[in-house]
Amino acid sequence: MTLQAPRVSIVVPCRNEVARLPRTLAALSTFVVEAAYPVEVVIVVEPGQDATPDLARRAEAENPAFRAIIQAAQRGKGFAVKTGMLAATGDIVFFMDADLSVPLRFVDEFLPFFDQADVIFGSRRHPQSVIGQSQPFFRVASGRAFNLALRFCGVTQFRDTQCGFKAFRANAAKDVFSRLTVDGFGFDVEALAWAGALGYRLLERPVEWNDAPGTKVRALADGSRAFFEAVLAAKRARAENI
Ligand SMILES: Nc1nc2c(ncn2[C@@H]2O[C@H](COP(=O)(O)OP(=O)(O)O)[C@@H](O)[C@H]2O)c(=O)[nH]1
Ligand SMILES: [Mg+2]
Repeated sequence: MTLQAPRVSIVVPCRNEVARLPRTLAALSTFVVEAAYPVEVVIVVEPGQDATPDLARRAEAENPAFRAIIQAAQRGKGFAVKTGMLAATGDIVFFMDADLSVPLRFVDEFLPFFDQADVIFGSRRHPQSVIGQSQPFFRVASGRAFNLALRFCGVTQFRDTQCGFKAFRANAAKDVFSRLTVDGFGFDVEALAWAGALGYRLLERPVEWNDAPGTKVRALADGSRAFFEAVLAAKRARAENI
């Protein structure tokens, strides 16, 4: 790591998160205070059916470390993450899920590895990962099928592109997310493909992961759309830079 402490940004995409976001905002507030480096939290909310935008606005009003970006339209998690990653001002920019499936202490676990990488991402398939509460069987099975199909198509060599905990050096975040085209759940695959195509060093790291109830993902409908979008976008990313 550089001698000077990096400024860290944490982007949290949200939609319909009134049930799960308050605990996460509280954990983030504590994290900001205790961290040995400056932290900025960027909550990106898409319109839904609940008062998540109010929660984000209140967090911004109460804590100078928090920013709320309220999107005008619902385009999907990928677009929300892209918006946050491009708005973030830190030297290292994380994104993570509103349910904190990966505990916040993994920010500290990841940071030293920026010595050897530009993009570091959690992999639930890493042999040292600890899966506490697993996702339901059908979700795990469809996730495995998604990944096998991606690898079969030559779109990725990674065994878990979908873990919602990833970190980028600021320049990699700008280069990758300014090119991102996939608005939905296939965006992680495209982001990793761009990072590889642009010559950034990628590193998979083990994480601790606990499934939180209240998923927003419809495995079949979202998964199949994500698959086709990811395949097309990742192939485009590779073709443009080789
Ligand atoms: N902005 C936005 N965020 C979303 C959307 N769908 C899911 N998310 C967020 O993406 C993250 C992961 O969602 P989650 O339902 O926990 O996914 P799972 O853990 O893979 O089942 C959470 O922070 C959600 O609020 C969406 O359509 N728009
Ligand atoms: Mg989740």
